[in-house]
Amino acid sequence: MPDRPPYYLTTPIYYVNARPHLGTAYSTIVTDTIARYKRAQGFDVFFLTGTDEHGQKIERSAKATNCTPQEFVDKVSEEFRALWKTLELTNDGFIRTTEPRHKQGVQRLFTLLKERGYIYKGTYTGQYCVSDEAWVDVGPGEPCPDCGRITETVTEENYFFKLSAFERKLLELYEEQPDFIRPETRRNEVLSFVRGGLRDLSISRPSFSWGIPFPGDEKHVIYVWMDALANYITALGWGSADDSKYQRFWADDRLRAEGAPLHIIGKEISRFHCVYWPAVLMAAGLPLPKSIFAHGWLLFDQNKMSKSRGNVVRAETIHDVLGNDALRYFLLREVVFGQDGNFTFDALVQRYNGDLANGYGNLVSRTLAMVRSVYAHSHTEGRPSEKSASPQRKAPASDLSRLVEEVIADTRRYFDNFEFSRGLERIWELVAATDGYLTRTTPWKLIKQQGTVLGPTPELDEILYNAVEAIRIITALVQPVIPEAAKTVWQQLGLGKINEFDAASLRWGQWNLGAELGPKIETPLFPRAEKDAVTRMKEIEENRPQSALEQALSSIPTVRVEPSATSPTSNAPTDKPAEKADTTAPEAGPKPLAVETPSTPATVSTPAAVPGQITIDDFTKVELRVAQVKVAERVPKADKLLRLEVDLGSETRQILAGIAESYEPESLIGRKVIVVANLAPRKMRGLESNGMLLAGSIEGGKAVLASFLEDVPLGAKVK
Ligand code: ME8
Repeated sequence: MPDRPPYYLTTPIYYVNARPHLGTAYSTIVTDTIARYKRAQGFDVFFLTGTDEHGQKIERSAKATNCTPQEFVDKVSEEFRALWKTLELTNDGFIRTTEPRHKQGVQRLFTLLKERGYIYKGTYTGQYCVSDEAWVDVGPGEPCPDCGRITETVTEENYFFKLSAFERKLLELYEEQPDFIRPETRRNEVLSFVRGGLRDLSISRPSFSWGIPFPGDEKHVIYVWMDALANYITALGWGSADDSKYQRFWADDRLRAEGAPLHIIGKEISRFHCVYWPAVLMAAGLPLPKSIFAHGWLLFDQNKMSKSRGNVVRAETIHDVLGNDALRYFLLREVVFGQDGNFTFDALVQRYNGDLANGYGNLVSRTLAMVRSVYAHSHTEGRPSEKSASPQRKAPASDLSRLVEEVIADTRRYFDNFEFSRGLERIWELVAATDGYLTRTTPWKLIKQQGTVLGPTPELDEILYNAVEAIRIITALVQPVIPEAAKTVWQQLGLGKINEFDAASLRWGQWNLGAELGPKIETPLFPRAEKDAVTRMKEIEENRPQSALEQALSSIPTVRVEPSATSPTSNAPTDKPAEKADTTAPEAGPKPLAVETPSTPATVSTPAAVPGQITIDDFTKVELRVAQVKVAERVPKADKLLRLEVDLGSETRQILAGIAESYEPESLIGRKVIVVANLAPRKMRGLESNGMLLAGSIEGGKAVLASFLEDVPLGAKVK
């Protein structure tokens, strides 16, 4: 067998301070889809996932559940493993950062960085939460994002990584390899962060013990993010006696020609993957990943689905009611990869019934039922006869075959670009076209005349050949997304194991004339979801009994006050980047809110305002709404301006805000803000601004975005 080219791809390794949920499942399912797609294209794939098990948060969670940290991480890590099994994900590796192979690799890496002169001892000054014994990424005098208590400014001796030495090299990397960071919005954010200047990074912690000891100074543990990022190579045996997997799946240059190694991550951890990780690898003299794709968030009730917000949906619920394929199809079809997408049970059931039950499932079952009735379990006689084809029948068939060839090429292009939603849309055009073809050619009329089932005719041969061939191709294309159904259909078509099929060679006309179908399966591929499916899933979610571990986990205090944005050049690490913003305060524009003087007289019920005051009617003229920042970037040659794209729930707008001196653009992504929504558009630096953000103005002209302590849905009116 010829050597198949290697392909390596990874998910983030998930924190074990929460059970897996649909958000974490999303990243893993998408990565699994890419892995399946690449395998079908003939690659030797290594797909890695795992769990991130060190750090103070974990230490605290263990304490809260009355376990030792090791007992705690063992249990939660097992939950991740078990869920991935339930979802039939095909990861080739699972790494845990508490495994000896990982610890040993990380220590090697840090020894190497020290030897190469990129680590030094220095002092670190930052905000410390005494109650939590944790450094937190907030400004002086601001409250701790975890417990809400006031933080203290503390100086501590620490090891530092010379991140600043890589500023230019990183910028060159982004320049030379535009695909290093995708999508474009994330690339722009990372670029602006690095252009803003990089400071050296504190990479050790002397104050707690649940981590990997710093080589040569065991009083310190390695900063959890540095420990975690290394998983991508320690899982391949880097730094161990057997590094053959590392050589094949990381060092081999053939990977890079194919866009690998590929890291799939959520957008909130872009900086760690696109700045710190390549800088560490450069410092160690190791090859870099080829591409990092930072996808958007799965939202529930318009907010990021996350444990700390308590708005999670469990993948198990969907698995139990509609099956794995339904979940995969929904996530890949409905959420545009790279952007945020909302999850609702209604939309899930609608997609399921519309596209899977009534669409693909129905097409397969009615076509195969006809084939079976005509050829009585065998397709041996089903050869298209040249003589039989009448012109009317041939024309639509050749239309279908042409469309098929186009759809194969388009889907490949879309999937290669990770545009799953568009790829699936295109495949479903083929489902609809095949349905339409059958409706036009009405083979059932040719099969049954006066109640009798007739044997094959050349005309029927041709119609059914075309329909079966279209189904075969649809199935091969859709296999990475709905693998269970595709496997069943492939067997029913008599084609054997779909994972042995070389999808790279897929073309119209490969159906083996006369091939025997596989055994009939009585259960429908996608039974139609009943009206109560949504209610059932909601009830399961609400009533599912919590395990002892879950109860303990849910009792762990979560974020009460959202962190403020970091200062422009601060690289102060936290255990985890703050999930910016859902509950956060809105931002204020640089200037106080200007309210127009009313041009109409006050109504009878509203007393006229005395000079200097406005009436309630005046105030209600100002439409204030809650929005969420989706894109934030600097405006070239304008030191104070940021260009934002904000989502108001019903629409997205561009707003220029004079807050560039107060906020790093990337710290605003995902943050909720208050927008003056009915301000007339105005142009600034050639760009149109459609609204204004609310912020407090403090001394020195700095803006502080207004915030909510509770969560507020997008588009909500502020009054
Ligand atoms: O950040 N929508 O772990 P984590 C989409 N341990 N994706 C989501 C999501 C949502 N609502 N919620 C979570 C960490 N995710 C670190 C990573 S990597 C070296 C260390 C996914 O448990 C998404 O991929 O907080 C996000 O980046 C990841 O889970 C965060 O998982």
